Amino acid sequence: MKNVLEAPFLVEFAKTAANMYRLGWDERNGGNISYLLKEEEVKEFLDVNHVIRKLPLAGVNSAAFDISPLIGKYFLVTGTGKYFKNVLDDPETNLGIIRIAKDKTIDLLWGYKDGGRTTSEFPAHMMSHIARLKVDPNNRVVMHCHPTNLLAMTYVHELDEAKFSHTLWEMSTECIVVFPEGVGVLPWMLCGTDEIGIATAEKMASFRIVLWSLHGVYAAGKNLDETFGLIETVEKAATIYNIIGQRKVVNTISEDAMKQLVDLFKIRDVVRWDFFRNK
Ligand code: 2HA
Ligand code: ZN
Repeated sequence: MKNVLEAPFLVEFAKTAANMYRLGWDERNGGNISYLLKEEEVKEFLDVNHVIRKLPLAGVNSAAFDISPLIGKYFLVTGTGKYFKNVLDDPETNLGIIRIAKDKTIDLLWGYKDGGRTTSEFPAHMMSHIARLKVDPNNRVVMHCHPTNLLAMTYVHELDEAKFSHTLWEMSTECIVVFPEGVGVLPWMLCGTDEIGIATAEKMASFRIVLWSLHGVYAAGKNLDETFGLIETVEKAATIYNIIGQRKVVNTISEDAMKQLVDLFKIRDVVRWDFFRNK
């Protein structure tokens, strides 16, 4: 059996967490990531019949959330209370490789070495995976973090989805190309609950980026790079928005320019035309 610490999925995951920390998106124990792994991938590194510990589906109200679609699926997940700062140096304490068991508990196959368990946001992650897999069978990553500028923007910008997305599109030419569907926006809600998980998953049916106002962001994607890149692009746009601040805007990316980009990148079918002012 190969050494799981050298598994490409684990190395990339730990490096991504380190990068997120470096960018200031994951202070203290802020943020969490879950990565859907393929069974063949896991089997190269672990005996999948060897469950080292059983974990409860903590915090999940089974009436509100049915995890059945994910039974038998494997995930690499950050641990509750763990710091992104420490993931790269000690993956085995800060991360876990788990499988959703038939009895709707969690089989721990590796990690959480100090007796830990899955992130407190596990319900929101799993509900988001279910929602994204329905619209994109290749979705594998759900990522939550607290990017500074995006958070700041949710204090001063109207929390209307169309207006928020439009403002972000105006902040850099790439934006409409990277997230033509815009961003979903949730009001402040209590984190760690089934309610915020359900609300996030509902948004995930049409968005890969969902803002948790005054808290952070959820993003989903086919791989770690794509998901990280989505957050990076949104955070860059929010940074420009904040740098502009109260100064008078004398130039902007017009809707005509946005339409040219939509045509150039052939994204007419995915762009949210209803978020345009002149439809
Ligand atoms: O786990 O970010 O939303 C820390 C968080 C909770
Ligand atoms: Zn958070």
